[in-house]
Amino acid sequence: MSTVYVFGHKNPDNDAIMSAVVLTQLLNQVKFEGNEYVARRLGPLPAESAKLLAETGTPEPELLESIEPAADGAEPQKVILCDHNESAQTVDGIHNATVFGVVDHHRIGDFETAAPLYYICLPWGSSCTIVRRLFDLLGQTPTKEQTKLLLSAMMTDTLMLKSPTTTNVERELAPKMGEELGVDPIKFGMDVFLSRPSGSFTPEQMVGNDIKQFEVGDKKLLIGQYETVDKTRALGMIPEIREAMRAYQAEKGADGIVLCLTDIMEEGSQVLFEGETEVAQKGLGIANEAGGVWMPGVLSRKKQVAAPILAAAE
Ligand SMILES: [Mn+2]
Repeated sequence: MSTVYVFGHKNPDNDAIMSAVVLTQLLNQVKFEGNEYVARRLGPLPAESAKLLAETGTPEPELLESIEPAADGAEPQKVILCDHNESAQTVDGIHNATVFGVVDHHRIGDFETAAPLYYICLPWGSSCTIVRRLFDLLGQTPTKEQTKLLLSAMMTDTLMLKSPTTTNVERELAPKMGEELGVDPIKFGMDVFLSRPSGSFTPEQMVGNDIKQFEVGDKKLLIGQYETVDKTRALGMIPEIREAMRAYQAEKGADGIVLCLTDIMEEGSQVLFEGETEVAQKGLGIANEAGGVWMPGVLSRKKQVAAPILAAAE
């Protein structure tokens, strides 16, 4: 029997936390391959995740700083990556681990292993959608608590089914899961969203809370997203936000940084650039303007921001 750590990406969002937490419960429930699964997180717990875990009586996953090399004669630490696969987004020391599995809904970046593994990647709206389907695959019925945690992340990751990353799988599952819980899934998702203390977010939090690093050509590019129900406050803080972007980029040693201030009610993003971002500007078809550029309809970093930027680098 091995202990397997299960965790989502760095700067975790609600999907990264909930997919790891509920997948861990599922795998322990069925004693999958006789291992013991332990949920971990690679960064601070988002406020909405902390609230949902408390409401359902679910223990918070502990922080995992890094994976150390195995002691002489010992097996490397086994891990399951949730909601990511790229090395720049995973735990420090990942090369010291054996990747036992991946449950993800992103592009495959620089992922490589020495041995076969469980690799489940589906282009659905959230990793929690995949975890929900894994219950069916393993002949299990999720508890109400598990359904609540999974549905919360299906809603936050798809911005209440409005993001273009939403698929028919979420459109079909979400109403059924809402019915099981006795809630309207859209309203439930909105309540989860509003439990974020966004009215008090600092520029540093707007930049760093949800940010991912990508290799774009030979450059390191950071792409952050701050989701809000009202962008007015953020738009009044642009100089401070730009300063926080420059500081974050310098701290991470990246070449450039892009930040999307996404207004989920107005359904679009105000996009800011700092550092070397020529490829990013080309990919998005916009220039670097002092106050940022409003891109109507842009809600998904993955599909509408990262993908065109990566394509422009080829
Ligand atoms: Mn996700």
